[in-house]
Amino acid sequence: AERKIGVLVMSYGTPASMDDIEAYYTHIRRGHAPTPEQLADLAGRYEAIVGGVFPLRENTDRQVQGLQETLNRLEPGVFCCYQGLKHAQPYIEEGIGAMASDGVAEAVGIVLAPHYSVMSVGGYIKRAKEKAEALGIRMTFVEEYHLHPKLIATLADRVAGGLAKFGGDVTPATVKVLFSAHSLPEKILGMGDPYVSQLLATSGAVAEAAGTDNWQFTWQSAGRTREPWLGPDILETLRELSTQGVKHVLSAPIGFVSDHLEVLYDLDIEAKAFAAELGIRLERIEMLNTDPFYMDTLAESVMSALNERG
Ligand code: FEC
Repeated sequence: AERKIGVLVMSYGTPASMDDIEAYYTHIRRGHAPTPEQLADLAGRYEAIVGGVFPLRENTDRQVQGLQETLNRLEPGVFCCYQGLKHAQPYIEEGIGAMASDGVAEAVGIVLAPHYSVMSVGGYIKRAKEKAEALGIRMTFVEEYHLHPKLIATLADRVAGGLAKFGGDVTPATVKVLFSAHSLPEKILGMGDPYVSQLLATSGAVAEAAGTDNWQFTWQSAGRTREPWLGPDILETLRELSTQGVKHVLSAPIGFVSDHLEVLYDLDIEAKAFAAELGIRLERIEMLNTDPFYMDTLAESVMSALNERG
């Protein structure tokens, strides 16, 4: 039988259970265990999420399955998807190991995050490359897909749907659309990193397609370390907007593609409560999860990466 092309689908990873939070957090911190206070804080945030404690795991499973089905439809029998997570099992290296045991000789890697930074997607790719080389798998990577036309179209749809949530007495043009993504340490600015410009490009394209020019970009979920992180943070931005008299805000976390802690806690609980204190009504766009246009974006990006390699 013809050997299949492996597709390593990479995502952040989430704890397997409440007991696993410490190991997960220690992995994120590159082997440094969190203090008891830090651990309790993170556990409290997971406990506060409504509708399932670790939704990212199921969402990632469904996204991998959705991509497999989309690839099967576009090129029947050619591709086989494997999962590789950054901070939880199956780790990126384990995903590559599974491909190798299945006899896969050629593979493509893609991350479930549309924008490239050397500190985000670059980290996934580095680990995958090293393991693939060690196991003799020829591998190519999708580095970003932040302006894929179907990604922009479906995000624009979600922004339009989000604006409609405010109801008849609120004209869409008076709603401030707040695009956001995970903050990173400020030092990426001195490294010629494309993260910031890609995020602004997605935001501008989505706003234009949704027909609004009342938008701005802000950061969220910055790490709690001593080094400076990219700002302003969404809480600061909300405060600033309230001083300008803004009453309606639509949160559009375009740096994320799934319902998980950074959306369900940082935005839906923390930012929403803060906005309410300021007299602002904060709504959020629906996340992509297994949106068919998002699945097409992934599948088409995988296929063009292969074609570009030839
Ligand atoms: O739902 C879940 O269980 C996981 C949600 C989750 C996603 C996510 C995505 C990104 N992160 C990125 C960068 C960093 C950097 C640090 C960092 C720390 C954490 C912590 C948790 C966490 N992240 Fe995350 N991230 C998620 C969860 N992240 C929990 C640790 C506690 C905390 O600070 O809140 C700082 C590491 C350090 O200390 O050195 C940097 C980036 C993304 C978006 C791209 C991607 O998905 O890979 C960038 C989802």
